[in-house]
Amino acid sequence: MRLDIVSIFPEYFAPLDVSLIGKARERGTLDVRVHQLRDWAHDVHRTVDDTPYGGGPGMVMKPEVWGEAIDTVCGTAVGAVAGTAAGGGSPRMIVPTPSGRPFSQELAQELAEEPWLLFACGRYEGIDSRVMEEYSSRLRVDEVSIGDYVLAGGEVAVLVMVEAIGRLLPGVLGNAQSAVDDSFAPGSMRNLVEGPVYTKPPVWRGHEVPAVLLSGHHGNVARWRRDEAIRRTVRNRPELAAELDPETLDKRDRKLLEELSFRVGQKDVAN
Ligand code: JF8
Repeated sequence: MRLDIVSIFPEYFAPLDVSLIGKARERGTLDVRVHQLRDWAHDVHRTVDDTPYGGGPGMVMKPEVWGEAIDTVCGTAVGAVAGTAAGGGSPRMIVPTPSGRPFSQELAQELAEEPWLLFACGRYEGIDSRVMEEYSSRLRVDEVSIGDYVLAGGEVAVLVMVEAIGRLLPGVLGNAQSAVDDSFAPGSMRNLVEGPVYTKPPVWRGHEVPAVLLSGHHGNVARWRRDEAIRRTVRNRPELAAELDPETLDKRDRKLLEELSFRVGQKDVAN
């Protein structure tokens, strides 16, 4: 997969040199190219922002600079030789913004199947909207939000998305199974978060590992883990627990939810 990132703070992406993503880059599974947006500004101050039309606080990123940056990265700039861009095609463009569609495991999976992604990191009050309008007729453009809180720019959101996407690429995770059975992975555990995990020693500062995990009884271990996942989902994510499909719940699940006085399929009011 090729990944282009355009930002006024390329240094933000130093973490992509290490760990899973760093290894994937060394192996050639991932081709990450980080670009300085200011390289496409023409004035002596390398200006990338201007005052917003209609008034209001802050500054807006200028469309001309973004246009030249994206054209160059896509290989469609004036003077570029046709068919020179790697892969021959064009990237899918992702623009982080708090007003975007929610980033999710499902979207991460979809993006992990693309050959080429281009991330455009805004700052200030964001990028002039005509940039997204212009490229929407040439590329698939998605404005995406990583959550309901306000960041100072798109860089951290891109790090989050690249990590979520990168670990799904074939051969990036050591254990291929780890990517499929996580919380939020599609399948029967979709509406359950994971329960607690333990390793050695069996007693640490007086805290014991639950005996069932040391019992060697795989059936009891699986049941206990499911109980803990249900307890945690009810406690921490009642809106997910409310979405549990009664068809996927067994007798024991229903008994536990009853004990927790949680009603499935009903929005959490009294829980
Ligand atoms: C930004 C550019 C974001 N979930 C999120 N919260 N805030 C952002 C975000 C993204 C880009 C810019 N400010 C200026 C905030 C995402 N994605």
